[in-house]
Amino acid sequence: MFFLAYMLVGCGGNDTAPAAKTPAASSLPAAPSGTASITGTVKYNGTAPRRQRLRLDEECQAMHEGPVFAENVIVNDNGTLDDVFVFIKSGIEGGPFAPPTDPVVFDQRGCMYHPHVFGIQVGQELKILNSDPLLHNIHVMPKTNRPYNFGMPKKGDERERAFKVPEKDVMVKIKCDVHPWMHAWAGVLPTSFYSVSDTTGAFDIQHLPAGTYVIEAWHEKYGTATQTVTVGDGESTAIEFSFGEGA
Ligand SMILES: [Cu+2]
Repeated sequence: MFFLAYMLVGCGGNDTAPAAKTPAASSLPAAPSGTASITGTVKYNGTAPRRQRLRLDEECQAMHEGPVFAENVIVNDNGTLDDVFVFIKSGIEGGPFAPPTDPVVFDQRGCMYHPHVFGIQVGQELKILNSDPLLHNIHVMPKTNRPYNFGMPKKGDERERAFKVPEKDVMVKIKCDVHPWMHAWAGVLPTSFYSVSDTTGAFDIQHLPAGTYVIEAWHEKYGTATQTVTVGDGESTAIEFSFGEGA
C-alpha cells in the first residue's frame, strides 16, 4: 500500500495532504467576490422512484429506530430533487485562492455519512468525525488529488485533511470499505461558488462578481446539466434544472 502511494506521487499525482495550517495558505489572494447571486430549483420529472431500503448489519441497524433508506435519489415532497451539487463550472479566472477558514465537517453517524453530498474548496480543511462506537473506514477516491484510505475505530475519532488541487471531474466519491452501503460525494472546487439543493430543491450561489458563468448541476444518478447565466452587480438570477425520467 505504501509502495502504491509512493508510485502515485512519483508519477506526478497530486498529493492529498493533511489540512494546511501554514502561513502560505493565508498568503493566497482572496477569492473574487461581489453582489450578484444565482438561485434556483432542481425539478424532478416523472414518477418519484421509491427509495430503496438499505440492508444495514445488525450493529448499525441497532442505532436506528426504523428502516434506513438509500440517499442516491431523494425526490422531495414538492417534486424537486435533493442533493444536487450546483456550481460555477467556468467564468472565474485565476487562483488558487485563500480557502474559507471554517472547516467542512463530515460525520459518520448511524453508519451513514452526513452530509451525503457537499462542496469543499481546495485547501479548505475537511474535518472527518466518527460519531459511532465502531470502526469505519474512510476511503476517498479522487482522480486528480491522491486517493487515501484510513480506519477510524472509535467514537470521537477526528481527522483533518484537505484537497490540494481542483478535481478535474469535480466530484469525488467517498466510501466505507467496512459498510458497503455507506458512500458520499464531495465536489472539490477552486472557489466556494457552489450550493447543494435542499429538501425543497432550492439552491443558492451568493457573492458572485458580475459576469457570465457556466453553471453545472450534478446528480449522483441522473448525471449533469449546464446552463449559461449572465448576472450583474446586485442582481439575483433564478434558473431551473430538471432531472428524471422525462428530463
Ligand atoms: Cu462504515
